[in-house]
Amino acid sequence: MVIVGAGPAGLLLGNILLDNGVECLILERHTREYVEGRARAGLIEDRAVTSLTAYGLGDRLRVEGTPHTACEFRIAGRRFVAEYGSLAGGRSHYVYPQQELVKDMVAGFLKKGGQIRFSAEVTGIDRITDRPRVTIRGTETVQAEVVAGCDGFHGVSRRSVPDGAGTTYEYQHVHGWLAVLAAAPPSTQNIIYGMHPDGFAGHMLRSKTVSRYYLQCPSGDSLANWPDDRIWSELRHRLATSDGWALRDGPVIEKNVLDMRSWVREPMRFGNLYLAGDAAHILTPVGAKGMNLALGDAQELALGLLDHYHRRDDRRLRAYSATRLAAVWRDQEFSTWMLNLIHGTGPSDQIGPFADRLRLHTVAEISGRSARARWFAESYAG
Ligand code: RFL
Repeated sequence: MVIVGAGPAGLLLGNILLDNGVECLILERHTREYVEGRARAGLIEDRAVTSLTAYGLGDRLRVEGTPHTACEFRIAGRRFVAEYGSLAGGRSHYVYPQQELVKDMVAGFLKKGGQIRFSAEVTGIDRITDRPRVTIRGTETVQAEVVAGCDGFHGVSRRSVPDGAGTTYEYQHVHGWLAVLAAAPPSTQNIIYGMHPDGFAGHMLRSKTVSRYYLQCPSGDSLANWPDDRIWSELRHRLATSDGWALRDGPVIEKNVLDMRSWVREPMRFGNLYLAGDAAHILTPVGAKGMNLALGDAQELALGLLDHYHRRDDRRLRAYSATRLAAVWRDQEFSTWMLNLIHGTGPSDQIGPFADRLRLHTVAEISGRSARARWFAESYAG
C-alpha cells in the first residue's frame, strides 16, 4: 500500500491503516520541516475532531485548539452573529492550525513504526489497472497493490489517470482573494465575514498570536498592489462597524493571491489508484471545507481498505467514490452559495443596492432561529 503525499489526507489514512495492522509507505515530495510549517487551514469540523480523537490524534488539538460555535457577518456597518453550534445540535468547530495537525499526525505515524520518506517526489504512477508502479524522482520504482493519491491539486496522482477516463468539473471564479497571515492577536472572538460594497473582507482565527485575513481582489492581482499598509487600511475600511470596533495589526508573515477555483474529478477511483483530498476536489476557501473533506475521504478509504484486507469484503471500497462524491458535492454547493452571498454575486448577477438589501435579509435570517438558519448551521458545522 503506497500513499502519495503527507498532507492531512495521506497522514490520516496512514495512521488508521497502521493502527489496524496494514503496513503502508508514505512518499512525500517535501522535507518534514516544510510540511510541518505550511500554514493553510484552521477550522476543523466536529466530526473530524471526533475521528481524530478516536485514532489517538486529537489530544493536543483538544487542549490547544479553541472550540467555536458562532460566526459573524458584517454588512452596512451592522453585525449579525450566527449561533450555528446550538442550532446544529451542539456541534462546534475547533480552531487549530493545519500545520499543527500535520505535526501530530506525522508524530503519531512514526511512533507506531510507520515509514514516511520525505524529499521523495513521485514522478509517475503507471499500470494502475493492475499492480501500480510508483516511480520516485524518475529513477527508483516501488510496486504496490494499491496506491492512494493524496498529493493535492498539484500532485502527480490525478495526472496519472488516462485521458478520457472519468470527468472533470471545473469553475474558475471571477474574483481572487488576497490571503494574509499576520503575527497579530485576534480582534474578534468569532470569525468575521465582512460584506462591503468595495469587496469581501474576512478575519479568521488561528491562535492567540497569529490571525488570518482575506481581502477580495481581482483574480490574478499582483502582490505589488498590496503593500502591508494598504492591507491594514483596507481591512479596517471593509470591516468597520458603527459601534467603533478596532482591528489590532501586527507584522505580516505571509501573503498570497489565491485562485478561487472549484474543481471535482469523477470518479475518485481508477483501477487500483484511489484519489483523496485535494487530489480529487478543490473548493474555494469559503466555508472552510477543504481539509475537512480530505480527512473524511481518508477515513472512508481507510475503512474500505480494512474491510478489503481483513475481511475480503470489497463493498465499502467499491462504494468509496460514490460515498465521498455525495459529500463533496454537498460541500461544493454550500461553499458556492456562501461565496455568492459574501461577494454579492448570484446566478442572476444582481448588483447594487437591491442585491445588497437582499444580502442584508439573508444574513438576518441565518443569524436567527428559522429553518433557513438551521440549514446554514448544519451545513457550516458539517
Ligand atoms: P495537501 O495538504 O495539499 O497535501 C498534499 C501533499 O502531497 C505532497 N505532494 C507530493 N508528494 C510526493 N510526490 C508528489 N509528486 C507530490 N505532489 C504533492 C505535497 O507536498 C503535500 O504535502 O492535500 P490534502 O491532504 O488533500 O489536504 C487538503 C488541505 O490541505 C486543503 O483542502 C486545505 O488546506 C484547504 N483550506 C482550508 N480547508 C479547511 O477545511 N478549512 C480552512 O479553513 C481552510 N483554509 C485552505 C485554507 C487552503 C488554503 N490554501 C493556501 C490552498 C486556507 C488557505 C490559504
